[in-house]
Amino acid sequence: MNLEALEQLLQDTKANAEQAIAAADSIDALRSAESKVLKGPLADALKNIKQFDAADRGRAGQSINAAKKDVQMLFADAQTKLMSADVASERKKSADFDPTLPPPLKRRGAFHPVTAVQREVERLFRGLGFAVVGGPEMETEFYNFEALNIPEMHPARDSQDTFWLTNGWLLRTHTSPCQVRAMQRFGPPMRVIAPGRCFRYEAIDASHENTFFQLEGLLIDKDISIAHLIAFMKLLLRQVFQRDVEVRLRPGFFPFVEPGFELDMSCAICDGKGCPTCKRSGWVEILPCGMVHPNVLRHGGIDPHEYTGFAFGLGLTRLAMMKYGVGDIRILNSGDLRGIVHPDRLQGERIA
Ligand code: FA5
Repeated sequence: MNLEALEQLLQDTKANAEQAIAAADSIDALRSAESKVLKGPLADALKNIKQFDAADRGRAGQSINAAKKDVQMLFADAQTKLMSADVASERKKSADFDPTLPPPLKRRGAFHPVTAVQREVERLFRGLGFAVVGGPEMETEFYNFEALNIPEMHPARDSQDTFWLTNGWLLRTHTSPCQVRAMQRFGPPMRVIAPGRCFRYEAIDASHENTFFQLEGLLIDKDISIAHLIAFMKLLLRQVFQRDVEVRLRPGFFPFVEPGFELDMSCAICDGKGCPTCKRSGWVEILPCGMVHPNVLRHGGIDPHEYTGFAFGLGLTRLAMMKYGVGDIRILNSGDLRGIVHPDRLQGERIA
């Protein structure tokens, strides 16, 4: 046999396959037709490959294998179609089938920018061995303040104006209560992140809302140092922005970390020149962090002489603003995102 004859044989085989598929009315019939077609002249040609000239054997083998794959695909497609037709006809037979109902709605749209960034950060940290946990939005004073080394009358309570509830509980002012909850739940060593909504009774402006999202991170193990903290923070920002972002690290005071830092990023709205979003400073507070205070470890039942750790409280809503160039936080809570974020910019995050 030569290559020309082989070409004809392959075309005939495909035509046979198509005929057999058209004639098959059940999955069993399809399967037996497939095995017949594959075992026919196609298999013979492969078995007798030596009948081709040595120079043509390579091409002949490739063509036969490609045709075999095509035939298998034809049968696989036919099988899928037959199966869904079976399911549909079964459904039609059932008593509660109502042909007058509209078809199911196609899901359209994209995730909210904050959700998109949250999922991105979650993906990164999951890959680094972190568990994603949640915590209650309605919190106790103990977890929101006391367990975080902020006793009653401590001036740090004033920096987070609180919505108090009538039952003595409060709406959590940050995601940091998840720290001690996670310590009590998992014990050391541990790595968790806790994204969630926070509430503060404060004046609203371009970068402050009374409801916003943070993402807490906590890593506790033996010999954890500031070097680990900084490496993780750099990785986080590089992953979200896909480039090195200009940041500045300055001392920051939070009673639950020692030492504590404020990590600010150059304002992406004005390129660091100064605008209402960054209060004309050129910098946006985005990622406060530090080494977990020994008192907090103790509240979580962890011996601070044996374990150390770092924690951070990423401002997720502000991060979304920086990533998607949204100059006013109120737009993100408004529910009308037209014109600010084109769905194509939410790469890989389309719902549909
Ligand atoms: C805290 O809430 C600390 N719990 C963060 C922390 C965690 C520090 C772990 C150390 C260790 P702060 O109040 O600065 O810190 O808020 C953290 C971030 O949340 C801010 O940098 C900012 O990005 C964001 N944020 C705070 N208040 C608002 C607000 N009203 N609207 C929008 N974002 C806000």
